[in-house]
Amino acid sequence: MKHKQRWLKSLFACAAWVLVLRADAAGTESRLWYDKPASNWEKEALPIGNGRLGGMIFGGVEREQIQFNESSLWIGDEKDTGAYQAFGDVFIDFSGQTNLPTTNYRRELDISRAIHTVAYTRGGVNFRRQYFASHPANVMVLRLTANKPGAYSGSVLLTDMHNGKIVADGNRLTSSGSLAGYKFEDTSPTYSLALDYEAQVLVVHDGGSVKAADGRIIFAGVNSLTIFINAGTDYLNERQRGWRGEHPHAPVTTQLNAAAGTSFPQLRAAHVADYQKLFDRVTLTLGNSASNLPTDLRLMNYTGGVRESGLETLVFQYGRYLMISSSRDALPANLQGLWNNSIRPPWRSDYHTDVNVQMNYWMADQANLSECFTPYARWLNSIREVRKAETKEAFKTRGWTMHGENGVFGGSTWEWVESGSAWCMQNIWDHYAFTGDKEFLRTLAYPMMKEVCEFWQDRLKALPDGTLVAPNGFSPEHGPREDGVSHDQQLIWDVFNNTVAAAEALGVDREFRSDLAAKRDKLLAPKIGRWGQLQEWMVDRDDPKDDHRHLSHLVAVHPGSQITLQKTPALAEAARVSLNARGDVSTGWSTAWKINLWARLHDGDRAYKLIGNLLRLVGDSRMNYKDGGGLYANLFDAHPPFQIDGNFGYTAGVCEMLLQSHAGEIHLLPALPKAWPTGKVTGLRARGNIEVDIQWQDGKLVKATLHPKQDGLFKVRCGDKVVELKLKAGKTAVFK
Ligand code: FUC
Repeated sequence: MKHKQRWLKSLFACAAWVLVLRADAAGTESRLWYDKPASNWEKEALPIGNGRLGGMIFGGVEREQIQFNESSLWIGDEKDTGAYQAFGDVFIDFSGQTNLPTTNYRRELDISRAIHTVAYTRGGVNFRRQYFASHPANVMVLRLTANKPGAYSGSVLLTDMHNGKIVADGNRLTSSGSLAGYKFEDTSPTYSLALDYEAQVLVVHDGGSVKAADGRIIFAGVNSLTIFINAGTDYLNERQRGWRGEHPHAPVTTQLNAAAGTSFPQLRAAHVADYQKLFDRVTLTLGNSASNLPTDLRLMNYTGGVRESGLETLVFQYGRYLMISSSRDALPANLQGLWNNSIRPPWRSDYHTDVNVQMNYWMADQANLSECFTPYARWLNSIREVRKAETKEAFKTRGWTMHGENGVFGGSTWEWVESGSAWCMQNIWDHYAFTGDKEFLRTLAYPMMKEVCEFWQDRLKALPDGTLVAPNGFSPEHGPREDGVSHDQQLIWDVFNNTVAAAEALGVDREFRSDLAAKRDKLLAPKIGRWGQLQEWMVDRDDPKDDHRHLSHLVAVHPGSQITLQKTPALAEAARVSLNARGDVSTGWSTAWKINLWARLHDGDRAYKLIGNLLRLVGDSRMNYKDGGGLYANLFDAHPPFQIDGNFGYTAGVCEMLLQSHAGEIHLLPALPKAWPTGKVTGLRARGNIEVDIQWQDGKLVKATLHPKQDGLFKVRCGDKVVELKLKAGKTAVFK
């Protein structure tokens, strides 16, 4: 009997242990956590954001640092890109907590709720902080609690990267000023525009006392603190109004006061509900491996060969988290999304249009975050008139194009990358293809696409045999400038082809449409070169040893659709030869692009190999254009330095491995690697406004469930099997 009892007891203990493990493991796909504070902004601090306001949190015990941003804090003007600017920092110093040992330290970012927490024990007190950036309340909220009353004493400090005026008054800190006089480089011209800005911190306490002194807010013996942060500028994305709107003082104050008048549980509930409305649309399970180790160790083990699918899922969802946090209804995600701690950030933290901003938005619709695309479309729309004026001056054409670097006032610098605007239009068309949003097509997309086509109608040059080429083009970022560069040719084909389809969908511009179709068919087509490669230039000069990070001549494979395995197998094979020659080691974004490209070539195992190269812990943040790609401990993509396109590009790549829809059919599991024999994904989007859930086992499809949002005729492919389904909006169909 006694023996039996002991046996039962240990069985229960064992079951409980398994339960604990499972519960923990269940969270590891949605949690980044660390057992010490961050000491480095770029590699360790953790990001929060509401699409407009962003914070990087260090989680220090004696001193907390929240470096913050607001997406419109830009220098520059219509002539010059300028640069995205860091706003400032909020420091919280905890006096009375010095020189005590800290135990149970944990800082964590829960991406299933978009809440960052810091917890630790000091001097017998359990301290807990929760942070989030609320989209509905439009402010950042920090909540500091402890399990003993009066445990908090210290001060709150606000700093300003632009030496504005700082005022401490009552329980509020304000910084305000103007960006006049700031330049990206000492040699930059003085900008003709200068935004005004303001940031505020409001400290609400329970128990003890709070007062302003010495430019800080001093708190003593308080039970809990709720700190609200808000910031803004007078930027307006309207050229007609000189890019300036109302001074930020009133909106910043109103939003802060409203938040401070709402209870913390209410604010948090509204934030979580708003966030989950987007985040919960897609779930992904790849096998069952998951580790409970701190994320940095987890990534280190992965780098060492423990290819744990839980981490692959976490990084996939992290891309979605970063998109929701950096691109809602303000400006689009820039090179660093929303997070930047410098007034002279790498590459201006701008909108690069020779791959980077386009890559940012590949995943938005696929990963079911269509709302996050809107800022990108609006930004493009806002800069059109400025772009048209400069394009006319430089090229004597209608329409518009851009240089490689772009800001928020239409200013554009560095090399002309003439096909950059056509590349942006591909995102624009795809957004329509995924959402079926006719209003978007009619009012925003089509007018822009048409203008970009006009640029090329005027700019294309006929060779003696009538073949049309883009003159004096450029394959980013190497090789000579010359006619008929493949990158240009493919993107012109793409924008002509999509604009024809757009005009047809809208039933407009019959003549224009047929001119475009005729010109599209006369464009110099992709060519196969002497070593079987897809030629990067009209002249067969590709060097098989060229391992340049840019894959510009492969845009027709991805994100384009001019070359597909089904329609153009010989060109697809040539693309494979070229991609092989470029190698597997590169920068972060280049590695991410290769994942997408191998997926389009239906080589899941090779795509998976590239995932191994991207999910590689790197510590170096010095600029490296060759072979430094990977992830930092905070899972930010390392170009290096930090550049967010690799995060977004990875998420897009995983989508492409599981579902494709660019070739006129919904292709289930087109590039499933052996490493993911069993899994399930729900809520991915395909073109035609349809959501798709897929479940597979032992490398084979078990079931796909289609949720059409509009009526349509859909071809569905799995392996060699293709079925045609006529589906009705709202009526689910199951495919086995
Ligand atoms: C392009 C790339 C670089 C870098 C920069 C921001 O110029 O060639 O690698 O990503 O953008």
